Amino acid sequence: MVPIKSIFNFLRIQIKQSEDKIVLAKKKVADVIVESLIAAGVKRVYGISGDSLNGITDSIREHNKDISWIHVRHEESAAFAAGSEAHLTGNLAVCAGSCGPGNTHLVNGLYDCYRSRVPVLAIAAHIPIREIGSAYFQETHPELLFRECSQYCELVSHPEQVPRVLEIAMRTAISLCGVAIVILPGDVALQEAVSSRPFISFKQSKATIRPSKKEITRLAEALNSAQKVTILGGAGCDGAHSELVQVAGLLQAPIVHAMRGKEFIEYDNPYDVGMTGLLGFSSGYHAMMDSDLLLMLGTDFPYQQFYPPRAYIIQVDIRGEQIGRRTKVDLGLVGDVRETLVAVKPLLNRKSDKGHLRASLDHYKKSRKDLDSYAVGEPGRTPIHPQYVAKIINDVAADDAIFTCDVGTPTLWAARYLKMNGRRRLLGSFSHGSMANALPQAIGAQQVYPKRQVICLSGDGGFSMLMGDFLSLKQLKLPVKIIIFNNGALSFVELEMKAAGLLTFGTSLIDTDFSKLADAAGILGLRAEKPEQVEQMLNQALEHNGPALVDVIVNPQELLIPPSINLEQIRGFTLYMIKAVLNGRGDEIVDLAKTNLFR
Ligand SMILES: Cc1cc2nc3c(=O)[nH]c(=O)nc-3n(C[C@H](O)[C@H](O)[C@H](O)COP(=O)(O)OP(=O)(O)OC[C@H]3O[C@@H](n4cnc5c(N)ncnc54)[C@H](O)[C@@H]3O)c2cc1C
Ligand SMILES: Cc1ncc(C[n+]2csc(CCOP(=O)(O)OP(=O)(O)O)c2C)c(N)n1
Ligand SMILES: [Mg+2]
Repeated sequence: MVPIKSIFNFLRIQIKQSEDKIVLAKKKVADVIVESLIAAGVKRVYGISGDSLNGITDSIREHNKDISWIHVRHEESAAFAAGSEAHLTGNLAVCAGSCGPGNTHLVNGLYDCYRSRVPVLAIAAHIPIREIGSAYFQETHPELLFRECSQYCELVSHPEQVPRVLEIAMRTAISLCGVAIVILPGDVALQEAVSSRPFISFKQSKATIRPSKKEITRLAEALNSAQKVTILGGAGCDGAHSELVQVAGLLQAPIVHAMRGKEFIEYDNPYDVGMTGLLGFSSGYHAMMDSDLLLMLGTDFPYQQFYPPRAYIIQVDIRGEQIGRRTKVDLGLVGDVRETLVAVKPLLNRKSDKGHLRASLDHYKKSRKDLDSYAVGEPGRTPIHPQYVAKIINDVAADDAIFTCDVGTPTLWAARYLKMNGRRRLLGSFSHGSMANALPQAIGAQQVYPKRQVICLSGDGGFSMLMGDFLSLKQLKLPVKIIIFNNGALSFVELEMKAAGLLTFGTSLIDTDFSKLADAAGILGLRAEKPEQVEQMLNQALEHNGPALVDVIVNPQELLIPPSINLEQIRGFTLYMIKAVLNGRGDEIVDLAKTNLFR
């Protein structure tokens, strides 16, 4: 006999479930998605609307008190902007694209997010579910398309999959610091929701990861017995500044920072000796090459030729799979940088020999002085040196400014002349290396921090590549300040060609007055052609209550001067000079010499 109470309970559950269904009958799948995003703390979605996205955009419109639709002009910008938001806040950021071309446009920006390891969710709308596989209008295969640039990519083919798939996607993006894609056919988005209400409660657990006790002891022994220790720190040192400085002090170790670690390491750091790599300082290069033990902390610095060939190398990384893929590693430890340093510090003996540190710091002082000597602007003396522009930007920018820099020479100038202080931030496309990143990253930054100065260092090539989103600054009322290093060329590539002994080809850009373009867009536009205009115009732009663009005509003939020029490069330059003379382009060499030798 079934007790009467159980029958009642059973009936009650049935009634409750049907009530839920009645409530849900008024909801679309898109509503459940949007409400789940809101429940997870998402404040905005960057994208461009389209038929297949109608369900999502319509639901965002209905929920616009809690979540905003950030209408950009290119889906690539949407992805870059979401990546920028995720980088700056550490929280999940979201972008969306309509089916077919809306998806393919997302790819490059998402690739950047994927390579930079920032938590981003993309809602990739898809063609109607019944049309899949028929070469339908705008049909692509998003699972294939996004496979290489995402950690999670799933098709929602039935309403019941939502919000579970969405929750898995969000958790994957957050816990792996990566990209998750939810592929949503437009018709499914508009179907009635049938699964339970949005249930996402989004507290992400954070584990403490540190090497075992035995490994920490080995680490301490190795560090104590080495004579000349150098630390190479990267983005994984975020949050470990004081431990890093303390350990460097005990070890009398110079600290070289990799580009993505610049914002977390360089400031208030008496041991910092700059960067290494092609854009680096000779002091960073030599501090690594002269060490007998290199301690890599949270870095994936990619250029093999800049690692010391003979030093004992220890690498600490939170991801085991990152260890040993750039250089041979003698001791690889899986752990969080801060946790590892806290654990090893009590086991370290204070080194008394300061020779290596002192030599590296002296070298750094000299490199810094040399670099600063290029950053000059004498009134009336043109062309304007880009180094000078970067230095002035650094001088006039706020203490908590957020900088974005384009791939190309703006990355170089940012690396060498922008000073970080623990509050300033610096974003670029450092791992993926895509042009045109700076403007959309500035859009994302200014969305999250409407009151902070957001300064975008653009190349003329990079700016024009996603120029449509310049108009977004006006439309979205974002007071971003754009500084264009207008050198009339794809200058970085020209330098690469010259170093390889090639004649420059396919790199020139027609002279464009970007300030007039700004005028036409209703944005403050200024054009600096002489050094004496630079500071005044930058200040004017920064003080302007709204977006502004400063087009600075800079010298295209600046040499990068890498910290170590190898024989091949010297040969390359010589070859280029011979070829240039033979081709009647000797005047270019004279310009190059004038700029770099006879300042
Ligand atoms: C045109 C151009 C030129 C460039 N030239 C240079 C150059 O000359 N010099 C240079 O340095 N860079 C240069 N870069 C950038 C370069 O490509 C790399 O992106 C950069 O060096 C990587 O910096 P990173 O190691 O700090 O960051 P990432 O590559 O992001 O590596 C960070 C590492 O830290 C790990 N990690 C994250 N969190 C933690 C944690 N809490 N604890 C432990 N580990 C953690 C990650 O797993 C990862 O392995 C250039 C880029 C461009 C576009
Ligand atoms: C999308 C993309 N295309 C091509 C490249 C190769 N590339 C790297 S830097 C660069 C030139 C950038 O020119 P510009 O923005 O004018 O900056 P400059 O170096 O002239 O200051 C090019 C073409 C790239 N990195 N990304
Ligand atoms: Mg250029």
